[in-house]
Amino acid sequence: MMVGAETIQSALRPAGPEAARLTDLWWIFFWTCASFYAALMAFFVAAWIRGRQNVEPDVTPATERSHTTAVTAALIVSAIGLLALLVTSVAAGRAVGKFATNSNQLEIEVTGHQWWWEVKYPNPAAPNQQVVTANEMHIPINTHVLLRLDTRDDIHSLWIPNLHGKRDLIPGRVNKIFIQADRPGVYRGQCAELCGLQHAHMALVVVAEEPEKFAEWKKRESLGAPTPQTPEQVRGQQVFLGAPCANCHNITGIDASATLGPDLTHVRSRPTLAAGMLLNTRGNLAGWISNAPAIKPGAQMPPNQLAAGELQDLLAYLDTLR
Ligand code: HEC
Ligand SMILES: [Cu+2]
Repeated sequence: MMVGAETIQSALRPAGPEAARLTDLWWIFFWTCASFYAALMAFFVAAWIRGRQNVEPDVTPATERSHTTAVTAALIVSAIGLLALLVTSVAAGRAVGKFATNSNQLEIEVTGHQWWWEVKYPNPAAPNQQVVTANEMHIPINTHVLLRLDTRDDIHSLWIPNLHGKRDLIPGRVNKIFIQADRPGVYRGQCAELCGLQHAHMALVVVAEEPEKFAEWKKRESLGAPTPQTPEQVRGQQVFLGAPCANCHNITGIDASATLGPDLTHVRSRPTLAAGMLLNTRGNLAGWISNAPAIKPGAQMPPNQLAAGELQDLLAYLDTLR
């Protein structure tokens, strides 16, 4: 699903130095394999034409020797070709890792969950202002960003093709990659390692923007939830606190600090719900809250039996979380 016309997801349109290196590698592989394939097909066609001429091959020691030479030459050329690909591939892998030696200016923690992404901007100086969001990552352009990857459950793999290759999220360890976006854009990523029933619905977007816009976004996200104003919103907050929502979700500023599900403090500011499955509209939100597993079978959020009025109040309250 696309989050907007401008969202792109393509390993062939690199938006940063790491991805550019991997795109070069891709083209080297493509042209090498394509020329081998073309050469092979040319030999096949030549052999086929000769076969149709129905000439009985005369096997003399001389032709046999020349066949042996041809096969040996083909073997050597193939071995050199494969070795060259191996060397370029290892070199590209190392080069992508080397970008890490530059000083990184921003650190983000990405945690894989079945089946969504937790994205955290740690703030050791002011832990209560740390930003936590889900299935959405904002980064400033032309900035070196360190991603620390870990997982809460299964093995996942983060793949944002316009910015980097795949990197696994392994239980019990933290993998690191560096990304940098050279130009603003919305780059779609997804899990690239089969991690259970809803693996295919585990997407995220990376919003690369001008540093000032990024700073604004981060400032807004670091604030707690506003106090509900209208009677409807006040009732909605009570519905939230009375239903099991707070057992699994955090809303900074009220008595809800669980981390089993996505942080909802700014849920309505995100482009999608349920890891890229649904556009973040009021209708989709209502459907999701009423019966999440009906939309995303296996989703680890139970259905909620709310009275119609309660649901409307809850939606009015959630609308304030921007
Ligand atoms: C047992 C834990 C649990 C309970 C209880 C629960 N949720 Fe969730 N919720 C989750 C999980 C896990 C997800 C992520 C599911 C996914 O995307 O696969 C989620 C996702 C969501 C999302 C989408 C967030 C996003 O950014 O994608 C919203 C909104 C939400 N829950 C609201 C609620 C509300 C409102 C309630 C109470 C009526 C509630 N949840 C109760 C676990 C729970
Ligand atoms: Cu997966």
